[in-house]
Amino acid sequence: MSDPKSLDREFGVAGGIEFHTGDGGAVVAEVRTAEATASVALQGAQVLAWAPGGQPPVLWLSPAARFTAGKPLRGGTPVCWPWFGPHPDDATKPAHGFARNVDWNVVETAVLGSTVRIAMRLIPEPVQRELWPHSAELTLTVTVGECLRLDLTTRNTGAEPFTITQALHTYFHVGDIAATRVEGLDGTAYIDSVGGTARLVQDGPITVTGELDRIYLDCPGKATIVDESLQRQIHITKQGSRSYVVWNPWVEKSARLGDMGDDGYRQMICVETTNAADDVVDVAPGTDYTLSTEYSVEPLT
Ligand code: TA6
Repeated sequence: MSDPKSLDREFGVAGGIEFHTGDGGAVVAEVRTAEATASVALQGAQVLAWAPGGQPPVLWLSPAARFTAGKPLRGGTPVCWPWFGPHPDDATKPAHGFARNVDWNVVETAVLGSTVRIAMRLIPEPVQRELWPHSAELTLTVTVGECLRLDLTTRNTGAEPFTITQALHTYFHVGDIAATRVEGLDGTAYIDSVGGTARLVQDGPITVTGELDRIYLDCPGKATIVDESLQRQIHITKQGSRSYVVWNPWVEKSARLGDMGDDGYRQMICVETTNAADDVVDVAPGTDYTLSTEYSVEPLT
């Protein structure tokens, strides 16, 4: 991965995109548009922050998050790839795959009116191919503006088909989890991952009063985070996904994780755009598959 100075020379845009070295040595792109600001770490192509004009941050980054090369960072939009959750049959392999732990290369930047786009690419190296023996190219295109759009494209550059699961594992900032609900999944079947794999059906909006970890199935549509405390709603739309994961670790799991910060669970909820559980993706040789999601914010009326 290049250093910030050479990245600035090749991909910097005056007043729009600037690269610098952040905490712990993380190389970060600072994005500024007429309508929003954002920052993106090249390790994991992870959006760390996004705020449309006049809005408190929309993404949550743990106050206890410390950048360590090769380790996941708690918050923003980690990319889980090429498997979601624990590896299906080898628990020694990293949870949520390896894409979030490695450096991606910037391949394109552009200012398009009041939006800024940055595209980053990961081509698994031999050490990653030991974990996952396939030829692929992974590209994340981040478009920053009044909305935040993420397009994650997997290209099968090999001669054999392969199957992936994946997630845009986004941490959203909320004013108070007790005054937050997720709408749009009423009547949807889900797998309750807390203490098992029971299959249940969502009744009404999702509220959080304890550890919650669920994979919602057959739900390609929109979801909305309603935040009574900040008096706003965050709309989530998507393409190429038939599942959502909703997660809050609450007290005990937060303590076990160790990087959630004091009461951090009170200010976050993950609503993840996924291909998870039954929603797997087969990618034939020479073809692409794109998982996309878009976030927009609206005041509560
Ligand atoms: O997306 C929910 C989940 O799979 C939970 O089970 C929880 O483990 C969370 O991801 C965080 O995983 P991480 O590996 O980042 O600690």
